Amino acid sequence: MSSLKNFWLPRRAFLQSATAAVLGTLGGRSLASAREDSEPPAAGGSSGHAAGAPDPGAHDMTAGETAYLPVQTLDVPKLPFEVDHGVKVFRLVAEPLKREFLPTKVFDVWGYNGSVPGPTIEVTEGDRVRILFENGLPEPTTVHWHGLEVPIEMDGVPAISQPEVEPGGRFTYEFTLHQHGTFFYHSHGAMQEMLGMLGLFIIHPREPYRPRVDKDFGIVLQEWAVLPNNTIPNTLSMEFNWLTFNGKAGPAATPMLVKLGERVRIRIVNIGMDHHPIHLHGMQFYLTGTEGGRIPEALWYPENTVLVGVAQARVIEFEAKYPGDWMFHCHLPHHMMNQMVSMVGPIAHAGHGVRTGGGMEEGMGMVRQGNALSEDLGPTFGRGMGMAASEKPLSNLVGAMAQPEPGGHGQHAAPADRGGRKRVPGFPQDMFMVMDDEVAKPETYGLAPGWTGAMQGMMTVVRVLPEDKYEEIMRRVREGRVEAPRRTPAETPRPGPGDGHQH
Ligand SMILES: [Cu+2]
Repeated sequence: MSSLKNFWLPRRAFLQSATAAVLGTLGGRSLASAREDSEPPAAGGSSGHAAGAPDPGAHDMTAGETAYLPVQTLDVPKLPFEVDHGVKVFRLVAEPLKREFLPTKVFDVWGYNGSVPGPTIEVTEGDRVRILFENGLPEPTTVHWHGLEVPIEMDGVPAISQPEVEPGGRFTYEFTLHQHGTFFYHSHGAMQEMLGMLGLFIIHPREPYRPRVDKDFGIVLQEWAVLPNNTIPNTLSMEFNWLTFNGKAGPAATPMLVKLGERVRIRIVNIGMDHHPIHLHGMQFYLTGTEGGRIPEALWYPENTVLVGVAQARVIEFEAKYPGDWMFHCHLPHHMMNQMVSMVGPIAHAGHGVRTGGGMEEGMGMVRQGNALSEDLGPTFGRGMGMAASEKPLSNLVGAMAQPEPGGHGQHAAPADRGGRKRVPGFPQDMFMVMDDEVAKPETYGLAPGWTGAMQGMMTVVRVLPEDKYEEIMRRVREGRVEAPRRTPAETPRPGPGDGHQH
């Protein structure tokens, strides 16, 4: 995979990218000074950083480059480019790959250049771009430039506007960008989209938007249907149990770091099956852009939840007025969960695995016999209650596993504990799984112990930090430092991958 990822990347472009990354990390300029009028990396941004550190673009400008504050697409790299006679040349490879949504949860997905979502293309209004595309998939594909006004030959719809790109085949897309805003690219195959094939395409305006922002983030929303013990998303399913920001499920998504008083922009795009009401705690924001570009300021309106519909982009801006680690998340309850499986009905897991009365294939929609909406099979899709299923419903752990708690607390105990809380219909519901150490990275330094328990699915935090704390964390980000495990000697280490740290 990694060989395919870079095999035809010219050495010069690679070196430029590496240099930009080093300069971005070690440059003398304060990260805080990177405003919207600062300059882009010479090679189109660093190629990302394993720890998901911000990409401040803190280095000197190449003469003639248009100025912009680079967007930070945390956990997703930028797509590097080189300039050929004034044309920005990108190399984009569609390929199967593995993505770790959460520590130990690695899935087989399809994306571009080793990443899901695909690497971010970041350019400027007026640029001419050439995208040298190669298909590393085992089936045909094309690339559509969502929302871009390009010649029909460049629209990336198989048969309609171009021949399909066969496995191993190539196609050159080239066009001039006369728009600016938050766009994206994706396969025009519906099922390929649902296997992960999209990426951000950010076009900065020639003149920075006003008021200028100090931080600019980009987030791709995706949903996936993967049963336990499976690694391949079922693109047919309508029921999703993994929800990701930039290919990471909470709490693995890298927090957004902001200094108190800064102005922040967040661009959110969605091209899945569901809509996502994205909510920010603590501070109101204004809707300042859509997939059609910038909204005139007179039409901005305040919100604290923005609905990002399918095939839409929503851009919000706010003043980071209040210090704190503020939740930023989809508010659909099922989208605030990880690896959700039914707790009621034939699919229930009373310690017996996943599905009774059906196999994994039926469980995720590959029905070989019978009707997908029948009483037998419907509950596996979240349809119906399975009242007449061929095996008796195994409701939440009530019944076989329900035993009085040893050493019960008597009449002063909380009602849920009287006679064993496992006898309470509906129990259990919410679970609080703490995995602070497993997802620790410099950006998580100083978060409240146990913070990860409150964080699943499409959830992350905007950390609005006082200057001293901000500078300390940014220093850790630059140094790639991970805080020491927080557990006390008395604590039992939780099972996790290796030492539980990402480097
Ligand atoms: Cu959602």
